[in-house]
Amino acid sequence: MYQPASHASCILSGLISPHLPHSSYSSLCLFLQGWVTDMHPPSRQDYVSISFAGQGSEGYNNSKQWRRQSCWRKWNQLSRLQRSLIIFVLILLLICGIASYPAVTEHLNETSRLEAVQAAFRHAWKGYKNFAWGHDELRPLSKSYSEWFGLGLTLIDALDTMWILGLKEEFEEAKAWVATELTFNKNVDVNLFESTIRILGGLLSTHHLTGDTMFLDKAKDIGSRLMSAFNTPSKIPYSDVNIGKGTAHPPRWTSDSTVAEVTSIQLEFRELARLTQEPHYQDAVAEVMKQVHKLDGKLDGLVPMFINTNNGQFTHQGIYTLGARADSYYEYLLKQWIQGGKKENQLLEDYLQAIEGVKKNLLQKSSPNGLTFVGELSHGQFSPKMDHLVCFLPGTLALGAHNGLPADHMDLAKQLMETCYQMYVQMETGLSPEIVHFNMHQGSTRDIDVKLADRHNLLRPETVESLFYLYRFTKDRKYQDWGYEIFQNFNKYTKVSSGGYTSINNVRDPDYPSPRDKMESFFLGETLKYLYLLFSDDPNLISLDQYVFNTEAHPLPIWPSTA
Ligand code: DMJ
Repeated sequence: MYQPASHASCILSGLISPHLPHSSYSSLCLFLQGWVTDMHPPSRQDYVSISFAGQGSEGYNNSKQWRRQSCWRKWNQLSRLQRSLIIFVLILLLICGIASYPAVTEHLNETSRLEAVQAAFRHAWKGYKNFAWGHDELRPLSKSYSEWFGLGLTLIDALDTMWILGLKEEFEEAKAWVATELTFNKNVDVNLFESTIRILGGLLSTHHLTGDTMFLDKAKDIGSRLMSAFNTPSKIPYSDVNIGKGTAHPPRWTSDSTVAEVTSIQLEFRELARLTQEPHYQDAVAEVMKQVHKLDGKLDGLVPMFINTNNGQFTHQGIYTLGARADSYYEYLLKQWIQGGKKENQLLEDYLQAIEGVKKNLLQKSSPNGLTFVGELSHGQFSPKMDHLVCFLPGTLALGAHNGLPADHMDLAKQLMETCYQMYVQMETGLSPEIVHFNMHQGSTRDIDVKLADRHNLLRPETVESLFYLYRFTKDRKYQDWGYEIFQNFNKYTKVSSGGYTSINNVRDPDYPSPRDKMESFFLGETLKYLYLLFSDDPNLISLDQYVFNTEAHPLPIWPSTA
C-alpha cells in the first residue's frame, strides 16, 4: 500500500526539531499531503496518515528499529523530484528555525524577567501587608513599620506599579484601603515635596491608568490641603504643611526651602489644575518657576541648593551639584516642557543652559579608565563626588534627545549610564553605594572610592530608571542585562525571607551587608516599576510619547495639543 503523506510525516518527525512551532509543522505536512495527492491521486484503499512530532501517533509501530528501516525504505521509494522537494523544504525550515531562534529565546528571556519582577513585588508586598499594612514604611527585619506622615505612603506609592505589573488582586485590596481608610483630615505635618511626588503624583497617575474617579477625588483632597504651603511672603513655598489644620511652616532651624523641592512639584499641580479646571494650582507652581528663572546666583544655568521663603533669594550660594537638593530641578525643567506639549520656551532654555553648565563646570573623567562623571563645585573648587541620585541624569538626557534636543545629549547619556553601572559592578555586592568619589590623578589604580559613611544602599531607583530610558530609545539589550544584574543583586543582598526588602549599610561586604531594617516606599513606587518597564519589550507599555514620569515614577499624561 502506498502512503505518500505518511512517508513525509515519517521523515519529518525524525528530522524536525520538536521545538519547531506546531503550526509550521502541520502546514508542511498538509502541504506535502496536498502535493503528493496531486501527483498520486489516492486510490480508495489508500491510507493517508498525518502525524505530528511530539504527539502520540497511533498509526506507527512501536519499534524504533522497524520505524527507521521502514522510513528508509519509504524514502527510497520516492521519486528524485519528491526527495529534492522534501530536502528543499527541510532546508527552508531549518533556515527559518535558525532565524527565529534569537526571537524565541529573547521572548522567553523577557517573560521570565518580567515574572521575576512580579515575584519580587509580591514578596515585598507580602512583608508590607503582614507587618505594615496602612502604615508608611515596612521594617522587614523587626516585622514592624515606621511612620513618616501616617498616610499609608508605601501603599499609595505602589498603586500604579501594581496596575502596570498586572497584579490585579493586590491592586484591588489596596484600592479598597484607599477608598475606605485613607483620610487626609489629620493633624500631621507632611513635607510638601515628598507628599506631592508620592501621594498626589501616585493618586493622579492611578486615576489616569484606571479611569477611577475615586483616586481623583483623593488627589483633589490632598492637593487642596497642600496649597497652604504657598502662603509665604515670597510665594516660594514652605517645606512643611499641617494637612489637618491647613497651616504651613519652614523647618525649625531656617526659613529656607530646598531648591529641588520647590521646583519639583510642578508636574503634579499643573495636572491637578488641568483635571479640575482650577488654575490656581498651576499658577502657584508656575510662579515659583518664574521667580527661579529670573534669580541671580546661578552659574551657567546651575542653581544653588537653598532658597529663602521670605525674600525669594538663593541662599548658601556657591555650591553646585546635580545630586541631593538640586537634582530634580533639572529633571522638571525638561519634563514640564514635554508635559505642556513643548511650547514653554523658558523651561527649555533653562534646561539647555543648565546642561551646558554641567558640561562646562561639573563634567570630568576618572583615572585610570576614563569614566565620565558629574562632580560638584564648591566656591570654585571642584570635588569629584557624585551621589547615586545623579544617576537620574542619563535617563533625562536621553528623554530630551528623544524629544528633539541635541544628539550630543544622547552621547553624554550613554557615557554617564556606563558610569552609573560601574558604580554597581565595582562594589563587592554589585550594588551601588549612596555616594562615590572618583579618582582623577594619573597613576590611580581604581576609578571609584567610597567613604566609610557613604557605603549604604537605600534601594534607590535612579540607575534602573535611566537604564529603562536608554533601553527604550536605543534598543541595546546590554541595558536590560545590566538592569537584570542589579535586580539579581537586590534579590541576593536585600531580600528578607519573611517578606520585604531592606536598605543595607555596607555594599562592600557581601558576607554581612548589614541590613538597615527599612523598605523605602520608592522601592515599590519606582525601583521595581522601572525594572519591569526595562525588561518589557513593549514600547506602548506606558509610552514615552504619551506619558511623562514624575520624579517618583508616576506616569502623568502629556497634554493633548489644543492647537
Ligand atoms: C525619590 O523619592 C525620588 O526619586 C526623588 O526624586 C529622589 N529621591 C527618591 C529616590 O531616590
